[in-house]
Amino acid sequence: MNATKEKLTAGGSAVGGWIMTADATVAELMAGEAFDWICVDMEHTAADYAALEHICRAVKASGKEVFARLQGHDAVMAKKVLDMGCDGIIVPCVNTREEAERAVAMAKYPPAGIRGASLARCTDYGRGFARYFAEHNDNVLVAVMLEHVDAVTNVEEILSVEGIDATFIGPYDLSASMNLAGQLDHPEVRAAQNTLLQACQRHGVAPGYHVVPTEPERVRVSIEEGFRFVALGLDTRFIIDGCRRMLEGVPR
Ligand code: 3PY
Ligand code: MG
Repeated sequence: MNATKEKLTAGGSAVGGWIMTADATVAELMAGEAFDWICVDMEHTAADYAALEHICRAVKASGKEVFARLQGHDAVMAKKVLDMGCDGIIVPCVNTREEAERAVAMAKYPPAGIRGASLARCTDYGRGFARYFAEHNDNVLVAVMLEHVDAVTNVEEILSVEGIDATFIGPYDLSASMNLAGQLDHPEVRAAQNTLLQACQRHGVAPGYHVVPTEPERVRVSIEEGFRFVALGLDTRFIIDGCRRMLEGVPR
């Protein structure tokens, strides 16, 4: 059972933690807090498959879902992160219908998709193969990142692809693709996000957003706007914030 996917399918919200440190202890700490899911960022970090496998163990001990943000659109990578024990994939920079179809196909076993079958960790090394295989296509969460102006142009076609459970806006890439890198509150960036949000709502796909700055107010606003698959900050920023808070006012 993928509780995050069930919540999103039922029209609810699920909030996640974001792991940049590639560290299982950090993941274990965060999974013990009130996050619904934890995502390991394999796109912009040094995280490798061995680290991911340990993080899967750490997160699943708390009964939470664990997702991997892939490096790109590589079906081999999707297969491996799911084999390690991830409950879903977050696919970066999906700009076309074809890329969205590929994202779904690489997450699912035949006949729905092209994922290779094995006796990997996800199947309890084969001891649970039959059940895992039978349930996987329904359980796996597929989130496509909408983070480029081309995705705004093509959003209707992207969302018409069957099997997308959630979208996920990357505000840094989206703003960069508009020559407004990092200007998250620029009216044009906000207008693009709104177009994506409304398209998701029309298509019944859970709209997602990465609130990268560790500002609780932004999380509240995003959820009130209608985003339902929301990541809160970054583990690295939590450490920076904690250090700064403790160091503030230290007499020198
Ligand atoms: C972005 O802001 O581009 C992201 O990918 C955040 O996850
Ligand atoms: Mg991005």
